Amino acid sequence: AYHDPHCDGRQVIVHLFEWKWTDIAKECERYLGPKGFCGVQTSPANEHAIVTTDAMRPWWERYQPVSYKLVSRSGNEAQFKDMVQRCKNVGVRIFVDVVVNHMAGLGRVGPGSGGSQFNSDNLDFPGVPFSKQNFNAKSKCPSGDGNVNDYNNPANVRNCYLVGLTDLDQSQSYVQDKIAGFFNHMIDIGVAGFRVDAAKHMWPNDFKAIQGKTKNLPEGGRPFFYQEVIDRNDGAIKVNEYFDLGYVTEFRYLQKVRDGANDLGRLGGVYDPGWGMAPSDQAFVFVDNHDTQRGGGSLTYKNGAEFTRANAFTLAYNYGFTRVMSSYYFNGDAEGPPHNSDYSTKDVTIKSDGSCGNGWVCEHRWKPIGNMAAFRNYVAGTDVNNWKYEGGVLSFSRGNKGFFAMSNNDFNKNIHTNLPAGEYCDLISECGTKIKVDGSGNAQVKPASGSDPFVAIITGDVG
Ligand code: ARE
Ligand code: CA
Repeated sequence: AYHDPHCDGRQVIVHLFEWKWTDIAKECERYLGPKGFCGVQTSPANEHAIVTTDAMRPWWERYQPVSYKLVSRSGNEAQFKDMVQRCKNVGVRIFVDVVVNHMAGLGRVGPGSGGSQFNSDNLDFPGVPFSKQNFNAKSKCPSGDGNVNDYNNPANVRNCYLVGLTDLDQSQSYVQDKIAGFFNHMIDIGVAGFRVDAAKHMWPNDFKAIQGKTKNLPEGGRPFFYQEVIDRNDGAIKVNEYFDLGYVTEFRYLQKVRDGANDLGRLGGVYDPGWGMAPSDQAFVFVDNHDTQRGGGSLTYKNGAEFTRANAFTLAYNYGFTRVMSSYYFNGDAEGPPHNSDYSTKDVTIKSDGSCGNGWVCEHRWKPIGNMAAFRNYVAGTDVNNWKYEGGVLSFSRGNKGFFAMSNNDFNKNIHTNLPAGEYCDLISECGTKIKVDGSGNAQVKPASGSDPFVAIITGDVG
């Protein structure tokens, strides 16, 4: 099935993890729109628990919903609306992380971020409202302690409590209506789609019923859904159960690209259908996400050049729909976003060199990452050809529209580009160097700077 992200051919989403709505609006206007990004994945927009016990205001409190009011640590509904509109005006769509498998965890009590009272132990969420009968009964969960603890048993994965999070029963029409109502409210505001948190823990048919109650976008077409289904060939639940519903997160990709980022020859095998990986038109791919960067076996911004190579390659290659992670600096795994003394989130500041301040990493602004969005947009739909790994340099063309090369170190090499003769601006360095392709399609390929050993050229304008 074709799943349309509704961003006019643009190909790359950035996860602005924990950013405030006011900052996302500005980033759309000053960077993402001009650079050709398709959209932003936001942190959960709904009301959530305020956790001051396990850790002080951990980032993960936002995965504990209290109601579907749009009042969160990132801002209120007016700010959310303003963001959606301003981003849309510059061609950037908003994709909201939706947490509808569960409500807040056992032991938590209100009020939440929007002032709604709640009591998880009593399964009481008056802000929706949900009450005891809307949650999966213990009798439906084949687990001694009521928690998910057997990934080989779908009923255990889907009817039990994920790490103590109160598990909703999505087979009920009332529950479906509340969830679809939440989606429809955001669709009315102008969002283009959703990242479905913990989709693996919901029955595909129940989610299908929820989608059936979800409206088309105001401009027409179905909202874009991508489901978080972690399939590492480590349990009974497979990504293909969710293909009908939209894209699926492909966690085997991050493992493949991690292993290839230092051993570039291996990157040719990043899509391994024999390993059960989703086909390109179903696979949602990324080098890391907010979970894996905290000990999930992926590369992260902390890996520097290796991480940059993995991202540039991901955007140059032709597998899947791509998302770039944009983080804040952290040490402890639970640590929330950069904050003021009252724990309100700090603004994202932009320095004169284009990098971010105030504790924000902004990987998406690193040149070999951010400047590749335009490349991916331009070559969309073409094949990967002329794959070559020689003398430590990996290169390939995308049809006769684009050419990409990278290495672990500086390089200077004559390579066949498959492009028509001409002089092309290197996108990575924003035309810091030009690559001259001769009549037979060959060029002397040398990065603008040895510290960024990448070259990317296309035959047209960045658009
Ligand atoms: C927090 C505390 C817990 C506490 C709980 C309830 O850390 O100690 O019991 O609150 O009070 C995030 C955090 C959790 C946090 C939760 C709620 O990561 O630590 O719990 O928010 O605040 C599985 C799921 C997958 C899930 C990962 C983390 O299948 O859906 O675990 N990922 C999403 C989000 C997370 C989020 C949640 C779901 C919950 O991206 O950020 O949790 O909304 C194998 C399996 C996978 C499994 C993986 C890890 O690979 O195949 O299915 O993923 O192991 O267990
Ligand atoms: Ca469930």
